[in-house]
Amino acid sequence: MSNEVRSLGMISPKGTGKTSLVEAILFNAKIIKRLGRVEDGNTASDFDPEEIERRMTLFPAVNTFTAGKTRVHLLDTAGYPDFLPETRAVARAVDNAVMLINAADGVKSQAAKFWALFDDLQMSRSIFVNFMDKELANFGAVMDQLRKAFESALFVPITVPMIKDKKLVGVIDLVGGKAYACEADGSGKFTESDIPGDFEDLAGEFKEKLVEAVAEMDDALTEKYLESGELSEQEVTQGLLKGVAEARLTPVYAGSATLNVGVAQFMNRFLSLSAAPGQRPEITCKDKDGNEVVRKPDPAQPFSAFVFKTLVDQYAGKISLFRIVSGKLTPDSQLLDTTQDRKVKVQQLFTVFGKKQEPADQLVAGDIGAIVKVDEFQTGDTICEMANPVVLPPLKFPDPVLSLAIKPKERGDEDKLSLGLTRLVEEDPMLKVSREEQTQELMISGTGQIHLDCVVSRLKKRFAVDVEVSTPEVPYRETITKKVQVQV
Ligand SMILES: Nc1nc2c(ncn2[C@@H]2O[C@H](COP(=O)(O)OP(=O)(O)O)[C@@H](O)[C@H]2O)c(=O)[nH]1
Ligand SMILES: [Mg+2]
Repeated sequence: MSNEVRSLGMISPKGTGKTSLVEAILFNAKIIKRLGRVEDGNTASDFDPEEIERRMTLFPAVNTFTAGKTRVHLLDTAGYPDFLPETRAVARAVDNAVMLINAADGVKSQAAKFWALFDDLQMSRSIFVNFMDKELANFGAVMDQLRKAFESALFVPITVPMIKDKKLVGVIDLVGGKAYACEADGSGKFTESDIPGDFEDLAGEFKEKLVEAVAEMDDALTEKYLESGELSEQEVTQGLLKGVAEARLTPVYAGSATLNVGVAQFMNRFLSLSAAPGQRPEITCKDKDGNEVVRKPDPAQPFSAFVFKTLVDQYAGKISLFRIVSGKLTPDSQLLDTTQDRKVKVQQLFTVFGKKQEPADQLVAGDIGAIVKVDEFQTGDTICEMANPVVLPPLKFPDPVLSLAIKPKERGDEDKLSLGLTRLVEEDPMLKVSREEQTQELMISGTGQIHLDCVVSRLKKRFAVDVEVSTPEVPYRETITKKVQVQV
């Protein structure tokens, strides 16, 4: 059952098209009826008023849907550096990362930060070379840049663009050896055919790179390739599956998210090639006596999960988004939050789609879901079955780098500010609130200017409190070692 779950996080720098690609995937899967645009503020993933106003993703969004027999957890993340710690938490919750590249810009130095994150978490990963509709886009050049930038990786083209008269007209699927002429109107419509004569050379060149890489995956494939100079479609698929599962090769796809070209072909291959939960490495954690124990992504193991994100919804209350590491979970379960050392009764379980939650009967290892209205849960907490308590490796959130003094513009709004900050701290593990000892100023600390700007703006939008922020009167020590209760 677990093998029918796939999770993927769009994880790359801001502006590479993550939110647009999520939108096109959901549209093609007929989960949403209309292809929203980031510019129009109507995408499935950027639904928070602050995100709509800024036209950028600020918080991770989960979109769970069914594609054929597979339950897909498609997560969008923020690419701006201020929000990287939270993106890292999402990376821990998914089995596959998809890194997007703006083909017109090429591989930028920022990409290295994300790549290092994937390496650190030993993630199975793919590349989507986006913006292929731009005149300056050059797929071959991006492939070369990738190889140069990340020397230890083996990049394998899976779909390549067809460009005619400087226009992106479709993609070629190298594994199946078919061409897909795509309509460039966002509809996602395409026609399958044999590879047209004028694209045969291009396809042949990239197919050779693909087969060469796949032949390295095991001795039998190497031998066959050396003997006959080719591999069958079945052998190629077999080698790709092995390479991706062992995170030894990185499939590369091409297309345009906003024109919805190459997206269906990407998703089609991705679903069959990407790592299933059962292929992820086991996780070493601690039992209640501090001994090391192992949890495998197997539904038959004892239940364990961790909360990777907390949201506070005006109506639904606290929403704890979690990833199941091992075992399974059904509604009405008595559980243990081992981080807080508290028993918790969980009545209902949900899957998440953007801002909506759908009740679920059962979730298994590899699934991503939500529990609502459990006040005890905090981001990073481990949740387990009562009989088998463990603590999973903690999520890391760095110390803040920027602190500002904060006060309400209107006298009398102190309580509103205090309440607002308390709520925002619950949702945002990168935000710290404290009081400066000498001056008694109330301080907010975070990862950067944009992060704290968002805090100020959300206080106004969600809690109707106008605040003034200023540089603290005395230089503030950025390391905050203890939590401070907000009391204004
Ligand atoms: N021309 C073109 N524009 C795109 C493409 N993908 C995204 N965009 C635009 O690039 C901007 C950033 O896209 P967005 O999805 O918000 O990127 P994110 O920050 O990675 O989520 C938006 O204005 C999109 O409309 C693409 O393939 N082609
Ligand atoms: Mg985005």
